Amino acid sequence: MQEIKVFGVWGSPFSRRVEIALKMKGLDYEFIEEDLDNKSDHLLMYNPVHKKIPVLVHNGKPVVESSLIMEYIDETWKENGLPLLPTDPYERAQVRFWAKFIDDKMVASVRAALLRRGEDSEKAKEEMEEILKVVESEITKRDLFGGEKLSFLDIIGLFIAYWIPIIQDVGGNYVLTREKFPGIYEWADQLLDDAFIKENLPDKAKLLLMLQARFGVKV
Ligand SMILES: N[C@@H](CCC(=O)N[C@@H](CS)C(=O)NCC(=O)O)C(=O)O
Repeated sequence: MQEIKVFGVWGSPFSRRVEIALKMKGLDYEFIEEDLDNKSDHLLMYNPVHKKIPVLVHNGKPVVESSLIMEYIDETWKENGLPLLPTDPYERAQVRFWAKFIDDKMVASVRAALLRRGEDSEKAKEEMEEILKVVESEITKRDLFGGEKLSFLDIIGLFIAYWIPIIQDVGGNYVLTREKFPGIYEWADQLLDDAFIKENLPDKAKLLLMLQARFGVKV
């Protein structure tokens, strides 16, 4: 009998990626909610390098970093449901490239651009806009995002589709707008309309309150 645990936080886009991947594979798991202001000994033991959630613990062995956890889930439970990553090695490499781009560039730019004020924030907003232009051009091609079935990058991209608009409301800074990025919004609208995705996203009002409290910015 296998044991699957997820150490996470209900409102985290990274925790949700792992939960969504496990559910797509039809797997049961135990979710352990962490308090990031008072991290548990388990979290520090399982992720001693970054000390971050999410951590997947499979039969006592930890795996960290949400996109790597998704790949682990896909490889470990190959027989369960559809593959999350394409089977073709070239396509897999493309998917990994964009997942890394979103995590390294997009996620990193958001805090500086959306949750700060002043000159630095203006520069960060310009940088975020440039990164979004790259994403817009890739998403519009519809090869890797927004296909018939939910893709690996759709799940990674939920950060853009769902979290960024809410973070914009938290900070009162708007970079990702429908006018400037119609392709991203078209993809996001379709993705967020998916019944399975809707069921697995945190409540918007609750998330907004949590982010306001965490980042100390009032709307
Ligand atoms: N690249 C990581 C990011 C995970 C991450 O940023 N987790 C945040 C919560 S959303 C965290 O644990 N922060 C705690 C800290 O930085 O001390 C992933 O994809 O898993």
